[in-house]
Amino acid sequence: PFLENVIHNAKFQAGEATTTFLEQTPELFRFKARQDRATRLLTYLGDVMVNGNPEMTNRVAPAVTRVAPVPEHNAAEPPKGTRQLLDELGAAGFAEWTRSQKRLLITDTTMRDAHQSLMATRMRTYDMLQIANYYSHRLSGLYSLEMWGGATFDVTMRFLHEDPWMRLRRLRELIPNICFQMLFRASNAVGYTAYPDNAVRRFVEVAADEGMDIFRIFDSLNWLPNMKVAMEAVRRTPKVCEAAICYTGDILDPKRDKYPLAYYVKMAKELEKMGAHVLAIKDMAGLLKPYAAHKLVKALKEEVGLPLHFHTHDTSGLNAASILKASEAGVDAVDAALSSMSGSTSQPNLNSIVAALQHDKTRGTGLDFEALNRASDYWEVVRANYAPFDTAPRSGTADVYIHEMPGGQYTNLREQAENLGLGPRWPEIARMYADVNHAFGDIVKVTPSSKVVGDMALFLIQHGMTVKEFENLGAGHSLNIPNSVVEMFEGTLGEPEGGWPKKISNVILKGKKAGKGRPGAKLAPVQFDEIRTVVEKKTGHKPSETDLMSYVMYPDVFTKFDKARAAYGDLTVLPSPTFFYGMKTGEEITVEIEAGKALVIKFVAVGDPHPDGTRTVFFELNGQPREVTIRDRK
Ligand code: BTN
Ligand code: 3PY
Ligand code: ZN
Repeated sequence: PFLENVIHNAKFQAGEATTTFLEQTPELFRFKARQDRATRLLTYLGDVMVNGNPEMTNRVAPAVTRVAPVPEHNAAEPPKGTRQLLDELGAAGFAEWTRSQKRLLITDTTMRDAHQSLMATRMRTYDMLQIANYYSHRLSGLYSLEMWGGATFDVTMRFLHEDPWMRLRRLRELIPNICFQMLFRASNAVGYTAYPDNAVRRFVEVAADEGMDIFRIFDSLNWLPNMKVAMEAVRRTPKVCEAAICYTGDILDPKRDKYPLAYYVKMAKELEKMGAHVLAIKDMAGLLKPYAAHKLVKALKEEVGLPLHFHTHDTSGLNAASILKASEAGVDAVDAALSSMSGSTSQPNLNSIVAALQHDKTRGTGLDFEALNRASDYWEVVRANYAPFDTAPRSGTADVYIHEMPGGQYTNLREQAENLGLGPRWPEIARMYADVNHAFGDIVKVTPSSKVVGDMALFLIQHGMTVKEFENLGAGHSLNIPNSVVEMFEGTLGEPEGGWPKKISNVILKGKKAGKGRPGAKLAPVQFDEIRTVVEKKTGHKPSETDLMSYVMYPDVFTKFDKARAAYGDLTVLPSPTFFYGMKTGEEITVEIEAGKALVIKFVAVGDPHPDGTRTVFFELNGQPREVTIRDRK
């Protein structure tokens, strides 16, 4: 196959191949897949029919699923949007433009935080691509689309067998006009612990090259030294550096004085000095009450010269009011999710906010209300197809003011609890989460620090122990405390405001001393060239730059994903009900494997087991009988 590639290479044919030809022509090493795409898809489907999608273990498929109604397609070039503005004005000019708009600018989080918060991050690329063209034409007035980062990066590979970079690239092709926004966990990048500085930098560069426009950077302990590397990396690209202050506590409560207004104003001023183009209030748990939102936004607008972008969650049921009060106080942009993907642990309702401001001469958004509602109709059906994952509370809950759990963590922690058989004890887990937070010194809780609090809460529940009992163990115990907890107290996530409480730290570290200083500074730089070779050995192919980055973030998850990709090909072409629940006997689906190239797949039957533990699965492919042999793992 290598020689075949050489012979067919245009440069080679033109006689232009010099001594550097091999190094400069990586495509020579990309060999035609051994199996064609149809066979690989059938292999996946056969596996789901025989063994089920492992994601469906202990879950019940919905009785009916529907094809989501894709609104009209428009083949013309979409209107110009913020993406073109950013290109024309540059990041600083774009920030200035943001600040000078009278209308309230709106980010749609449906494709990232909304599904992370409602259904454990499981939304597949397929469902996003179907409606992408509509967004580019009818919703081109959005400030940005948050569609990447946070937990989506690992969940795509881990549970969906998808390449997160492919999602970014495909959406970019279909939506060339609206700024794309991602959530970036500063020194923790898109992971759950600190990465070496050069890995953080490279991630930002590659993401910017692949089409990311706005990087929202936050640190899980609001610890500024952790944010510097990522912020500087974005500043070196032509993209927007949006630095976030994470909001916790209650600035209206005089007794809760660890995080008063002055704490946030001070942090905001620091972020301005550190080079932020835009400032974000990241209210990850939805704790910023309406009147507090007004107070905070007013103060930040007075004290800081940056445009202000407000992110919140509607867990309490009250946070659309926070958005409107923030708007009154002069916030420049806000995050919201389309109606059917909004509310509860997700963002407040975008469509309703648009309606609320519709006849307002200053803050009216100018967005197309009708188009927003059509898009919401689409997402409503998509969402219903994910019912087994959709575990968010059905209505607002004021408990959030007690447990302070981030919206983006809620359904994911619930999944973790469910997997440990602790599902029925959820209310207890939520209370324990609050107790752990207080024992940890009332910290900022957002990924990864929130995950550590969650891990500790699950651990205590499993051991039937209260926080007090745990604290009284002293250093001489033999409990196996979760790694994430030990590491956080060792200092791998940095330092919280006020430091770690001595008593519990002593138990967790068994008397050892915590490390000081910035975690990223202590990690050896990633040797990209060496790792490239390692990845090639492990996967049997040369990694692309984005594959390499995925490996650096998640070595094991990526390696497993790559195996699945080799066996099944690009699974993003499958409709989501098929992907999760398989097919019914006689069911026929049409799968577009590339523009204009469709496969018609009909599921016929699963055969009896063979002596070697395999089964034959029978399909019809474009009318012709086709079979695949699948190992029965049950
Ligand atoms: C959070 O927990 O704060 C965000 C969501 C995290 C979900 C992912 S799935 C893989 C990893 N393992 C976990 O238990 N949670 C994270
Ligand atoms: C994430 O980091 O995934 C979050 O959504 C934090 O709020
Ligand atoms: Zn969020």
